[in-house]
Amino acid sequence: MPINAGPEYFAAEKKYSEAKTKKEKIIALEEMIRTAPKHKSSEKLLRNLKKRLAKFKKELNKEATARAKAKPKDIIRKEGAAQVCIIGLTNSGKSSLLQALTNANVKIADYPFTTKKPKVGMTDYAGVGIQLVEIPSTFTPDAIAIVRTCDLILILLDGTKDLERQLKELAKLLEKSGLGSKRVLIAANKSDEKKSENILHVSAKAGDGLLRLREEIWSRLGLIRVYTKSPDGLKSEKPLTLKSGSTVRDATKEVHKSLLKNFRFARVFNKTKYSGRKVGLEYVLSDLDVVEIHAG
Ligand SMILES: Nc1nc2c(ncn2[C@@H]2O[C@H](COP(=O)(O)OP(=O)(O)OP(=O)(O)O)[C@@H](O)[C@H]2O)c(=O)[nH]1
Ligand SMILES: [Mg+2]
Repeated sequence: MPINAGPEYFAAEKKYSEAKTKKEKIIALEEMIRTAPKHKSSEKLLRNLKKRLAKFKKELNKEATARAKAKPKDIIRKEGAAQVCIIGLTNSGKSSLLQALTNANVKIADYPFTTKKPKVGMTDYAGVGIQLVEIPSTFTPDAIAIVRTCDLILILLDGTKDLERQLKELAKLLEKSGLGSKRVLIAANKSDEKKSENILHVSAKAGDGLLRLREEIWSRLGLIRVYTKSPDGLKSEKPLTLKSGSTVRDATKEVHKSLLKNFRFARVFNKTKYSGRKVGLEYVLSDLDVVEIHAG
């Protein structure tokens, strides 16, 4: 106990001994330091108090950093066969398009930066799920990280505004983030107000051009849907999703590895005049082909 300490000091000391949290202890310690007698005989005491205070502050800081690290970021788990990120300047209609194409329920408004966090929706392409993500136009590092790993970027321009200027700005942003070589599809929205020439145009609001847009998205993804069928059975309900250029071998392997060992031939059904003909393992498949595998 310090010599000549006043009642303020003792009150602070009591507060300190009763403190339950680090924050309370820090406040009490600061008060003890402030009210402790400042003469030679209490130098050691002051040193000790300051040391204790520094220790508590350091611990509190550490805890806060750990909490911040544990907080979930804007991470979006990839789902379906592919992920498409919608980017554009604010108010171009990204949320409206996401809503028109998917099951997402998003806020749409005419003021800028309505969407602050990435928003997700799923859409179905003949049994194949494609995930669409609206990237907020604030382009935070977390959101850019999603764009980095997506399979296609859909650049959505506001068709009622200067297209060149928007494209330039977005290209600059992608370039700066090292995303200049990613696959993109460009579309101009709000065709109900203004139709732009020489560009894929849509209206998220009126629903114009959405079918075409979906087809363009699908064709840019470089994927094919292949149905399988057993010789006596019906075609599979859900297609396999394969990379373009995949062969009967790839499809057979997907169905079951053991089928490959006993493979004899396959028949491929489609809309061409060759539909139903016998093919081998190296036959290159097309989108929506139906493959009947003969094995054993
Ligand atoms: N005329 C017309 N207006 C549209 C269309 N699509 C969106 N809008 C309007 O444009 C405004 C912005 O739409 P949002 O879908 O919120 O745009 P956003 O790009 O998500 O905007 P932020 O999230 O704020 O960056 C709203 O007032 C919409 O009603 C369209 O096809 N035609
Ligand atoms: Mg939005």
